[in-house]
Amino acid sequence: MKMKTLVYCCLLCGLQPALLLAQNQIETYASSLQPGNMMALSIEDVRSSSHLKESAVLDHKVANLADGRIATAWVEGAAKQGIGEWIQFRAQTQQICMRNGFQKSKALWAMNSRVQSFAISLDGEPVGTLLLKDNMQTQCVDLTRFKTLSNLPIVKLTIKGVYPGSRFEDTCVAEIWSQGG
Ligand SMILES: [Ca+2]
Repeated sequence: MKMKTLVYCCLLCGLQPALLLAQNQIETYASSLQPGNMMALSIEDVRSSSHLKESAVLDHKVANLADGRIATAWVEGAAKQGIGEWIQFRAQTQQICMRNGFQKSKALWAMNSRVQSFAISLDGEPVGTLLLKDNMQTQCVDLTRFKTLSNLPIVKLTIKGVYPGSRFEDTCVAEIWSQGG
């Protein structure tokens, strides 16, 4: 298989290309840096492959991804750590930001699994892998790192790898939003 070295170096993080990826796939890190004077805009048409419902009150539904509250999270509802489970939404700008893990408290964040990497597709086209850091800070990525965009895309993020929780296998994402000015 022909390999192309379309691996992006994250300029903001000073990271070096680490892997050669097949099929023009791009691997990039989300950056913890937030640009100034940017507004948070809600993502739209949010859906998921599954979610965890512990009870009527503790329903970790996909709407929790876009409710503006860091304390609530989408939690995948599949067996084990939810590899292959996905979330999908329409971005409002070309930059998306997120908070990884269950962020109601530092203890709960550590107990539950966090996303280590997402396979990312834009408007149905697989374009690469988004690598996340294992922290409670805001992480952002410019979608044009993966593909030139002529419109605001439908973004699909499929769990590819996780940072295991110390007690629970459930993988969580607290919030995702678009950032723009
Ligand atoms: Ca939330």
